[in-house]
Amino acid sequence: MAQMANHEELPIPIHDTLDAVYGDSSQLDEARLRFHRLKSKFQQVFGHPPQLFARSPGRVNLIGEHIDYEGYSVLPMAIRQDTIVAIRKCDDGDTEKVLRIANFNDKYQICTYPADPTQEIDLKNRRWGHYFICGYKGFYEFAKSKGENVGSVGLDVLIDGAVPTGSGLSSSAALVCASTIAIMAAFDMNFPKKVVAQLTCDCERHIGTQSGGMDQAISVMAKTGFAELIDFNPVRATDVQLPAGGTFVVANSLAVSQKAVTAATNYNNRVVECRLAAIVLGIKLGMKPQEAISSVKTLSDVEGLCISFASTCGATDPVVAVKENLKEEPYTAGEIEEILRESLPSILKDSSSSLDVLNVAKNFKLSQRASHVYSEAKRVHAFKDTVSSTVSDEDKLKKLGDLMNDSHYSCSVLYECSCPELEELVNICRENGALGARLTGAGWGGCAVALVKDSIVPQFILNLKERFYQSRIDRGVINNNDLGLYVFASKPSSGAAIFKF
Ligand code: NG1
Ligand code: MG
Repeated sequence: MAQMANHEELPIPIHDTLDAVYGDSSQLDEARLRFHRLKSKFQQVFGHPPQLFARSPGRVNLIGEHIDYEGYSVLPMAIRQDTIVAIRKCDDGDTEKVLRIANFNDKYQICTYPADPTQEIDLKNRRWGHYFICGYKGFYEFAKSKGENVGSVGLDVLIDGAVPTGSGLSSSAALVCASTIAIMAAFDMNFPKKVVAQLTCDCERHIGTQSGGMDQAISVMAKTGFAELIDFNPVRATDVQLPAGGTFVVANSLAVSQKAVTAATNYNNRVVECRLAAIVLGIKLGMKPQEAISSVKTLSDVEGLCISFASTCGATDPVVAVKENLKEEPYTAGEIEEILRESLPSILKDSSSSLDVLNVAKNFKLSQRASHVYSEAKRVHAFKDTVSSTVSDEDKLKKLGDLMNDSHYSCSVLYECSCPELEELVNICRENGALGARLTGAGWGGCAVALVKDSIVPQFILNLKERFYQSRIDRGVINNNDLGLYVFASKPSSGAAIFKF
C-alpha cells in the first residue's frame, strides 16, 4: 500500500469551492461574500476578472519567541484571519508590463511597480506594496535557481487582508505568502509546502528584517485542529494536538509595533546580539577567533560546546555556560572587538541591516539574550512533551500555562521585547483566571495570548473588556463595535490554499 505523504511534502492545495477552507468555521457565508466582493472590485479596477485567488493565514505563536532565527523549534498555530490575493497575469503583448497592486481597503492606495524582478526594493521609501514585491522577487529568484526561465509579465493584483497589522499576528507573512503563492499559481506552478515555506521566508527578508521563518512556515503548512512544532534547517512541521478543555485567547495590547521602522533598534538588534553572543561563547569555550567568526552564525551552533562546558560543572543546561562565560553587564563594541580581534563592521559587513544595527547600538546584552534563547528553546520542548504526556488534560493545561508565564518573563526581562501595555494586559489576563499568558510574536507591542479554560472564556473576554479595553473605548482609541477584532478566542486553522473557480 502506498504510504500517505507527510503533509509538508504535498503541494499547496487547489480548491474549486470555499468549503474546504472556510466550511467548518461557520464563516462560509462571510467568506462567500468576501470573495464575491473581491471579484467585483477586481473587475471594476482592472476591467477583467481575476485568474485565481490565493489565501494564507496569520498566526499566533504559543511558545518559542525570538528563537527561530537562532535555529530553534517554535510552536505556533494558524488563526482564522487571513490575507487573500486575487491575481491575473497580463501577457497579451499589447499591455504595458507593470505590476498594479490594489487593495480592497481604500486606506491603501494602488501601488505600481515595473514588471522587473531584479528591481531593488526602496526600503527608505516605505509602501505597502513592497510586501508583494518581496514575493515577486523571491519567486523569480527561486524559479531561476530551479532552471525555469520565467519571462517577466504584467500582473494585476487585488489584496484583502483580514489579519490585524502591527499586532504580532504576522499580517506581513500572510501577505507575503499569499502573494508568492498567487504569483506561483498564476504561472501554473506549485511546490511542496516545505519548499514554499522556505521560499516565502527568503522572500520576506527582502523587506529588511532578518526573519527566522516561523511565520511563513506556519502560514503555509498549518492544518485545521493542530498547532505545529516547526523545526528549521530544513523546515519541518509536526502536528501538535492541544489538550481538551483549554482555549487560546488572543488580545491586542493596541500598542502598534512598527517593525519595519524599528528594525535596527529592536528585531535586527536582537539578531545581531545573538550572533555576537554565539561567537563570544565559541571563543570562550575554546574556538580560535577566526574560526568562530567564520563558522558560528547562531546560538544553536555553539550549544554543543555550552553543554560540554556545563557537564564539567555537573549540569546539562547550556544556560550554565552562558552564566559562567558571559558577563551580565552589557558589553561595549570595543570589549567585543577585543575578544574577537576584529572590528564589528568587518564581521557584519555582508548584511546592511546588521550594519544599521551597529550604527545605533550603544551596547550589547550578550548574557541576557543568550540565556533567553537557550531557556526558551527548552520550554518549547517541555510544552510539546507536556502535550504528549500521560497526565490528565487538567494537569497538562496547568503546566502549559506555567511554561507560557515563564516564557513571558524571559521575553520581558531577558530579551526586553515587551512594553507597558503588554505587561498590563498579561497581568490582567492572569488576574482573571488565565492559566498562563504571554506576549506573542516579535513583541514591543501587538498581542498577548492567554490559555483559558473553555468554561470561563466568555466571562474572561468580558473581564478583559472591562479592565483593559473600556477605558480605551472611552478615549476613542478603538470603537466598541470593533472589539471582536482585538480580543478573540482562536482555534487552530488551516494553512495556505489556492482557489480556482
Ligand atoms: P512578527 O511578530 O510577525 O514580527 C517576528 C518574526 C518571526 C519570529 C518572531 C519572534 C518576521 C517576519 N517574523 O514575527 O520569524 O522571529 O518575530 O519570535 O520577521
Ligand atoms: Mg511580521
